[in-house]
Amino acid sequence: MDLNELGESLIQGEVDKVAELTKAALDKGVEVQRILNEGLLAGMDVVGQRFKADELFIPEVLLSAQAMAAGMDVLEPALVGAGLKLVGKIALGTVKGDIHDLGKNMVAMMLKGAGFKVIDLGVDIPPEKFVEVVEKEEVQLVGMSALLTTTAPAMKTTIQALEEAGLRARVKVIVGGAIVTQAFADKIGADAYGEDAIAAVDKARTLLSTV
Ligand code: B1M
Repeated sequence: MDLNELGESLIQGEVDKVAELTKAALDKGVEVQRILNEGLLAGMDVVGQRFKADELFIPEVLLSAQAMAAGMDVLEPALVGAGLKLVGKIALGTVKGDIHDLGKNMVAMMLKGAGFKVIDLGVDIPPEKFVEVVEKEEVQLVGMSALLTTTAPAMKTTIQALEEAGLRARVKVIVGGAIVTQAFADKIGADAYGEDAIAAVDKARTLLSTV
């Protein structure tokens, strides 16, 4: 089966069609890994390149990300069945006091698309909640999003809470959001900064190799 149509449909952000084509490929007995690599991920690579080149913008990328998530939802049971390992596990949330979630959701979708298991904590997440999840779940990464000047300091408070709980060495921390910069990330002791959702996936992959 030609998986180019699936990749092209993902690039176009056709959420329902991507789910249908993914299911059709599975029904025809195409290997899960091929559907993922030659269909969904191949399409998402093109989206990433076009986004970096300013040929695609946030709304289009969001649609492609949703399409990727729709395809992944169809593939997930088969992926588990095929015994394929997820890339890694991340607890992700928008920090305390902040309810902006579009960027965080986009990061979550891209990470899922890249094979990560994402524990999406939601918005307005206090440091204690991040600590609780790191304690209970075997996450290698903690991801925080903030969009307000007033809530960005909660990222530092969360890192401190992880330190106080003796959990900081167990996880790598990645931060992002419109007001966050590399300099800020360095200052608060985060391990990485993601300028956008695609950079977040790149950085998360790199961090995983150091855990
Ligand atoms: Co708000 N808001 N907002 N808002 N809002 C901003 C952030 C603001 C810059 C607008 C402005 O004044 N120009 C401003 C903040 C100023 C500041 O603090 N410096 C602001 C304000 C002031 C407020 C309120 C205080 C307004 C009020 O009530 N007076 C209030 C605060 C509420 C709260 O959180 N407590 C508020 C409320 C809202 C809405 C609810 C109306 C809505 C949010 C809806 C929602 O998220 N469901 C909203 C929106 C939509 C915006 C703007 C217009 C757009 C934000 C957005 O979704 N962008 C925003 C203006 C702006 O940012 N230009 C603004 C699209 C999104 C895909 O981008 O989230 O940056 P972004 O995510 C990017 C990257 O940053 C990165 O990847 C994403 C994809 O590229 N990224 C990560 C994000 N998280 C990451 C995590 C990572 C890595 C990368 O690793 C884990």
